[in-house]
Amino acid sequence: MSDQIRSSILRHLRYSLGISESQAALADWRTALSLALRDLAMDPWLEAEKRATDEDRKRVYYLSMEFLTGRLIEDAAINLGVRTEAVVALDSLGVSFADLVAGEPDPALGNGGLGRLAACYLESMSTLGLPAYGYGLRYERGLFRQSFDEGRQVEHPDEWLGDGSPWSLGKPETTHRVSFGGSLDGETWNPESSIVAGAFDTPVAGYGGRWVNTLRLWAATADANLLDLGRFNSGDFFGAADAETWAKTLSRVLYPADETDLGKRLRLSQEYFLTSASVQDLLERFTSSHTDLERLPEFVAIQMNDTHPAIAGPELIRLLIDEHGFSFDRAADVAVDVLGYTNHTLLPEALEHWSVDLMGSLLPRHLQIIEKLDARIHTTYGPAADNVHLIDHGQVRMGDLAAWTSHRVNGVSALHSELVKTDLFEALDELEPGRIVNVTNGITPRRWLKLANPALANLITETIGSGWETDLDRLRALEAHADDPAFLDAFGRAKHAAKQVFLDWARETHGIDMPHDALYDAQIKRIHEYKRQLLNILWTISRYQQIKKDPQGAWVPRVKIFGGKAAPSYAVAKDIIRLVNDVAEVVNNDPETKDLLRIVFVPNYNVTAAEKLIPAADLSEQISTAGMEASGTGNMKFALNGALTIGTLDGANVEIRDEVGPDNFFLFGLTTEEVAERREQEGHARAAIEASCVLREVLDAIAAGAFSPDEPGRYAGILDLVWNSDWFLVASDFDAYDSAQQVVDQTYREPQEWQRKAVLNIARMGFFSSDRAIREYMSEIWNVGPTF
Ligand code: B1N
Repeated sequence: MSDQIRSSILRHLRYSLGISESQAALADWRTALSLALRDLAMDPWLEAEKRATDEDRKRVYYLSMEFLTGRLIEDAAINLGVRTEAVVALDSLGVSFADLVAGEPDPALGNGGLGRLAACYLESMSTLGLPAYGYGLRYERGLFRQSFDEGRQVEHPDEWLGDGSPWSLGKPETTHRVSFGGSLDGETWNPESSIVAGAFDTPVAGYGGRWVNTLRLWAATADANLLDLGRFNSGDFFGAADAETWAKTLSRVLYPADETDLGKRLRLSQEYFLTSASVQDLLERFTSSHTDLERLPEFVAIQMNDTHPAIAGPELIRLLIDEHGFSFDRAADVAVDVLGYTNHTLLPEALEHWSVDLMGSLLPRHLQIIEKLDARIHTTYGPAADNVHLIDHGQVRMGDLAAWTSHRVNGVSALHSELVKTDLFEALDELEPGRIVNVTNGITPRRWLKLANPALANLITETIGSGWETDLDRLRALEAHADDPAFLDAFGRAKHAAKQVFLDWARETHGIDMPHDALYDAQIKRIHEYKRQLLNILWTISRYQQIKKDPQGAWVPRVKIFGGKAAPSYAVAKDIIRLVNDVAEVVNNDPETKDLLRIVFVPNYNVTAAEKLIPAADLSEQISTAGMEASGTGNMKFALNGALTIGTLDGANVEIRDEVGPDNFFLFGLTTEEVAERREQEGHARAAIEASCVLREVLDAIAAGAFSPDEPGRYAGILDLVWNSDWFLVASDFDAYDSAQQVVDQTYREPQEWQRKAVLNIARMGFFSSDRAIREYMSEIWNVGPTF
């Protein structure tokens, strides 16, 4: 096989790229290898499509504004079963696989967990042999690249595409026209303009290479009709291109904010562009082999990843009525049977709504359909639905729209799904019991263990054999080794090796150095007040102060690792980043503490950074205010790689703790109910600070400018929040967090005890495989069976 790959690489280098071996640069070898791997995916890819069609299989369409795939080469090589062969083939050509992969762009077509979840799910659908398409947008620019300037976040454009990606196959014959604006004549829509969506397909190979699904990303294409030739010929060259410029803007940039309501015309246009192109595409596929659209729900399931594609309901209804002659009621029934909606957050600021004026001007026909859907709910349920409003105070509410046009609504962890029932869609849960269900998130063990952590993956395979890659419950067999000193030693060596990989990467990529022999304590995720990076850095300051008071004390050396981006417009989050960097500057340069405490803020956190960092971590920080983190998935990745969690009872932490056992999890903090009560107490922040000498001292040091001597008032804003409002209960949870951190230290002082707990964590993580999650979607939501 390695010979075959070798000749394929050489053939592509010469005949696809037109470059001779002696002139090839690393980037050329990278493209040639990508093309060679793509060739290997091609037969199973075409075969999967053919089989799904021949066998008339039900297909799943996963609509998402974000797909955070990470690098593609190594993942493809592993899933196609040729990683070793690819390494050998390149070696024989004098090229290092590692170097080649190290320069591969990481397509950042997502903000965080929601986008990464979509990528894990597509990979699992392929591994399970489920016919599926991921539909998204081909942003020219993904999430910004982050650097720091004097501690402040600086955003740079992300040019992931370069001259094109070998993994992205343009399908010029697959286009759909998406219309906007105009007016209504009764129920007839006369749009004002339209934009053409063109398909770009990426193969998503399942593990074992038996099934390959498609990630289809839409790009706004140049459309000859858009250039105003009249204006061009009269000399107005720029004005002539206005419409074309607007069209291309649609797939130009990913919105860099997560969990905030953007309320921008461009954002709604992007969402409709994705949704309309995708729904047209899947209907075209269906009608090419079926005549009876009433039967759509037998053959098609559409999953809406959050509310971003929530216009799918009205769009499907519109197409069924306006193009296929359905009555409104039949169209609505079919749509509900086809659609599912996953809710990813309860944060009120993240629940999208659009003004009736905007919706009416951009999508007048859809607004009309939404009004009819609203009326239908009230005629169906009568006064019991009095509190349900798809349109309220002049706003179209996309969460309610998505929920009421879906046959299943799901939350992403057990706790979150209960809150979806009680706090978000109470009436729906009462009127249609059973419609709101839970599917706890999962992660793919292929990328997050086999690819990211070869040392641990190899140890696992040597110990319990292979098979865990597609049946993660098999990890349970490791429990039998949790008391075996030889195995624990080997686990220690694997962790050591992973730390070395991370150290080398951090040095080479970012010029960061840190001690090897220390407790690696990591919090990596978007910067958000509810995720409470602030709690973490305040505690870190307290640790610094304690060491200063007792420099000879028996401190466990720690490296506090932070990673994450703040939305460019989120001022508080940006202040928190700056505070972490300012504190790092002081602590890391203090000779008395620098061997005992180090703070590392890894810039530009992304999927690639996560793959390096997670295997190296000993401690995973999952410290959100209870009730606010819908699930988390980083928490699963850490535990699967043998980090212990310090965390609150929030999101999937609850289930992780249940699975790994309370003794193997450092729990602290208020519960969801206690959070609600505490927020009601007048002056809770001040009271908590005054009860905690440790916290008080930390806040005083910040206020005195200990970390910003050139500008002592720099953090007045943050301090004011903590002292006077503290919605996220940083002060209330501080002492409990501090106590839990003391237990962490005590445990870490007993290496075998720590390792035993870490191994038990790994052994009990089977539940969190995305294969399990996808199987639940298949049986509870999509009503489909697997291929194999
Ligand atoms: O989705 C993840 C969860 O594990 C996280 O807990 C949750 O915070 C995350 C608007 C979002 N919720 N909402 C978003 C992303 C982009 C955007 O424009 C909201 N992301 C989450 C996977 O379930």
